[in-house]
Amino acid sequence: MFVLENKNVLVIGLGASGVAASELLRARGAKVLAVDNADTPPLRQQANSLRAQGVDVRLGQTAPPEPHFDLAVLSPGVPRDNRIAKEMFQRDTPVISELELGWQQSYCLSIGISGTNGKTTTTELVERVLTHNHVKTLAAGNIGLPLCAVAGRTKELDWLTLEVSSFQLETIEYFRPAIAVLMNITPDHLDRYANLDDYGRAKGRLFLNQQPFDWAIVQSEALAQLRGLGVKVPSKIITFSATDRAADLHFERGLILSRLADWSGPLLDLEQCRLRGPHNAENVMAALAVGRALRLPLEGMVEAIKTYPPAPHRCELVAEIGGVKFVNDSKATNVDAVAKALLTMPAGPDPNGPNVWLLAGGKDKGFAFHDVGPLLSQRVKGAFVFGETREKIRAAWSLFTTCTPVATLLEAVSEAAQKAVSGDVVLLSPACSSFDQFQNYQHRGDVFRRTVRDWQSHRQRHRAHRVSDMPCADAPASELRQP
Ligand code: UMA
Repeated sequence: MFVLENKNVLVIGLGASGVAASELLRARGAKVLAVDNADTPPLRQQANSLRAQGVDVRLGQTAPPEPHFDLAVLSPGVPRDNRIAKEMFQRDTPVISELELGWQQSYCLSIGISGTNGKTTTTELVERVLTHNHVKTLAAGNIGLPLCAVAGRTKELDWLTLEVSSFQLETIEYFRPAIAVLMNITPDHLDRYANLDDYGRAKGRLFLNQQPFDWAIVQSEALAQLRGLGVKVPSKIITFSATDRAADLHFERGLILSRLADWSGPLLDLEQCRLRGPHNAENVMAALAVGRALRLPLEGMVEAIKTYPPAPHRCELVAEIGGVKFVNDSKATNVDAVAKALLTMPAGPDPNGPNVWLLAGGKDKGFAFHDVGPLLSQRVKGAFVFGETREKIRAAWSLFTTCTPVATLLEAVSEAAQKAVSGDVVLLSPACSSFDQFQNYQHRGDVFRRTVRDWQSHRQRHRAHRVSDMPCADAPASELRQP
């Protein structure tokens, strides 16, 4: 355990991570200065609460503060080239991520789950599998509950189940998950990384401090990518894949199969689960492999996985109106996640014809967008694009499908609802982060849900009044709430 008593510590960024880090540092006797480059009413409120706990807080701070610091703790959303962070590196002040601090101050072993897509679902599945089998655990990290906020409770746990982002991994030092899970590496966060290789190398740091007796549970395609980047995985490896039949755990005709020497044969029929699609098969495989590393009984794991309800904002069926399914996949913040959602959508009356109206757009993360083009031609009848990236997406997708720019998500729902016929799907799968028009992806998904339900009740009211089905665009503006 690293001693923090009387150490001078600088915390950079005062979101959930910075607040949790400051509180943990104070609880362990450190002298804390917390800074944030913004100065907003919610931050001021947060600052007052921290000041009451003895934390010195400076908002609107962009210049490096003067005193000498023994340690600096970086929030995940603050890049390493932030002016204050850069100065700390130059002064040779140790700079660690909030994840590293929380891990150093925890009292149990960890399972670290990373990857571009599927890490939240897998974290939830692992937490569920362990809990169901009487292993005390708690899900924390990038899932929304900073590790520093729970480090004090880890004496009561057997394992921590941590969702880990590439941002958090950039500034780890000793962080060593005894079981490390890597779901996949596909383009994301290209507004922060120079290219996919840099992003992949940041993900590869998950294995940096692993030992030969630890476990690495890795999608076989991601393992090949890591090897291509020269990233070493020093631990015992279990591979999984929905497409590579040579993987230790693989997916064939709806079955999850194992070829591990002492655990071979069928493990689970995905039809028995509430999760759907090859990407979810990979999430389930990873969770089963974690359970296997812990020698949990297969029967107990399967029971827990079968009853796992798909989480909100991930291919969530919001309503079926006049035979049209409205699906909220707001969590899809990159192009690969959109591809996975399109592959999971039910086919229409013509199994070979496109039946999806795709709603996409948001804040730019540096994607090229055209990778998904061939799939758009097969599955998408038309796309409505909104937000900061709408022109960029239109330029990339117009070759493959009709692509109409609109101002807001609300307008996109309205346009798609008018065009959709029975058997179609209206899918919100934005391929972008939400921060240009919404607080976060949950807020964006909630707005979609509300808009669809408002339209549903509007339609029902008109049917009751024997008025023929009225398209959404004709609804009075007051019928549809603004985001
Ligand atoms: N800030 C600065 N200087 C900067 C940049 C930001 O001071 O140069 C300040 C901002 O003004 C703001 C604060 O830093 O007040 C925000 O810090 P943060 O972005 O680290 O936000 P947190 O609330 O701590 O949330 C973080 C994760 N956010 C990011 O990685 C961007 C959350 O993941 C995570 O749930 C939370 O810690 C708890 O661990 C979100 C996410 O989008 C869900 N993650 C990405 C993803 O999943 O793809 C990586």
